Amino acid sequence: MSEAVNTLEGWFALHDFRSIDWAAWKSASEEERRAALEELIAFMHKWGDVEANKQGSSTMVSVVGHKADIAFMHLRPTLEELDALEAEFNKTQFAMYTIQTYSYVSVVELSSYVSQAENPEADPAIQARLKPILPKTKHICFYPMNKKREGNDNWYMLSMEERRAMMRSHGMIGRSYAGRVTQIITGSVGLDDWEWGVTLFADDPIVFKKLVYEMRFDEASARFGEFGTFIVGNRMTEERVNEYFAI
Ligand code: 76R
Repeated sequence: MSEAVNTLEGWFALHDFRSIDWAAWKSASEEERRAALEELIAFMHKWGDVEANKQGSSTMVSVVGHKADIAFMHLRPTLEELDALEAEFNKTQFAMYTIQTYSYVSVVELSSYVSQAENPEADPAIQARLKPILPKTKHICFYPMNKKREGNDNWYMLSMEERRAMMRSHGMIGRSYAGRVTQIITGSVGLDDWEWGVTLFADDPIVFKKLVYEMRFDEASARFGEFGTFIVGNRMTEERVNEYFAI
């Protein structure tokens, strides 16, 4: 049996994708819409306190295309907190105008292929990566992925050395995008339908295209990457919420 790589786990993640029932939204009264938006904005304000207390991080985006209209990404220390947060949102007036079209449950993951921390609990850099504050970039890209298990292309039958060499090469490409993109890898084996969630943050959406394209030529992705649906969005601020939902 090949050796499983050691991983460190951090905060749990919920990606929550919603479509807006625009017909219901348009037919609601001005008063109802205002109350619903106030509740949504109050919900968003709470995230600031959560971040300040280092108890998680959240962000909201508007999604371009049919897959959703808006999406939330929440990080929290436990699955129970994510569950409570989802239920809290579902009970708002605003949520009555939304339909959940997709969601993804995973946990922030750092593997030890490329570097190994001596004492991760006491290493502030590792802790900051396991419990990250979500970047406030203009754009976010999310997709789930697997590593292939087919015939000779079975990632899980490779030796640790082979996998490490490929992850080094993968990491080198990734690092050449430093400063232009931030990645958060969340593991979802045993939690959701794919093996990882990939969330990328950038101010220039073309960087998503260039990075993902370049990785397609690298063995870890070229031979072993299998990809789910790609979703791209624009970060929502309070001001953008009011603009986006104005009738
Ligand atoms: O954590 C590190 O920085 C060390 C190097 C590294 C690892 C171990 C790293 C770097 N990644 C790692 C693990 Mn990654 N990553 C992806 C995708 O579209 C594709 O082809 C793949 C989707 C992107 C775009 C990306 C970006 N990475 C992983 C894993 C777990 C694999 C396993 O355990 O088998 C997956 C699924 C995955 C996928 N990667 C980087 C990036 C970027 C931008 C970096 C550089 C990060 C930095 O240095 O800040």
